[in-house]
Amino acid sequence: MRIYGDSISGNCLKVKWAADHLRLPYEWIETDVVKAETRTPEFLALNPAGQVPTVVLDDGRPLAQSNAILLHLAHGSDLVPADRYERAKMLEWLFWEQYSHEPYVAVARFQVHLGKSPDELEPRLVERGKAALQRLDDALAGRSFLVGERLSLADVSLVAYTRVAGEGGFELGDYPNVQAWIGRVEAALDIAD
Ligand SMILES: N[C@@H](CCC(=O)N[C@@H](CS)C(=O)NCC(=O)O)C(=O)O
Repeated sequence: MRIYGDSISGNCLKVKWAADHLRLPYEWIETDVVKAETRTPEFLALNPAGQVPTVVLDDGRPLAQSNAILLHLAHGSDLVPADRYERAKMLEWLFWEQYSHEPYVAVARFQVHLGKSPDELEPRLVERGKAALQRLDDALAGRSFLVGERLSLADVSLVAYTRVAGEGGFELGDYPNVQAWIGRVEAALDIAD
C-alpha cells in the first residue's frame, strides 16, 4: 500500500497510526499541501478532490477520506467493535469528527501554522472548537475510551487533532478528561513524542 500524506496533517497521521498499530506494510509518500503537491495531474488522477490522505491499495485501487481509509484498514480488527451498536457509535464519532470537530480545531491550528496569532482567529472558529473539546470532555467523564471501554477508530480519529489543539490556541488544561484520554490513546498507539 502507498499512503500519500503530509506529516503535519492529523488526517494523514491518523491513517499512519492505524497502519502501524495494525502492522500493515506501507510506503509513505510525503505530499506537501502548501506546495500544492496534491494538485498535480498525477495526484488528481488518484483523488480528484486533490486532498491527502489518499492511499493506493496493493491492487492499485485508490481510496480517499481519512475515516473511510481507517475503516478499510481496520476491517475485522479490534479497532472496530464487533457489537453492532458499538460499531454504529464509533461511526457516530467519526462523522462528528469530520463535521463538528476537525473543521474548527484543525482549521484554527492550520491558520496559526500559516502565520495568524490565536487572537486573530475568527471568534466563531474558536467558539466551535471549544464546544467540540467540551463535548469530548463531557463524553469522556468516567470513561477510558470513546466507545466500549477499549481503543477504537473513534479514538484514533479524534485524537489526531485534539492532541495538537494547543497549537491552534486552545487550552487543553481546561479539558482534564480529554487530557487524560490523550495520554491513554498515545500510549495505546505508541505515538507519544
Ligand atoms: N475530509 C478529508 C479532509 C482532507 C483534507 O482536508 N486534507 C487536507 C490536508 S489535512 C488537504 O489535502 N488539503 C489540500 C487541498 O485541499 O488542496 C479527510 O478526512 O481526509
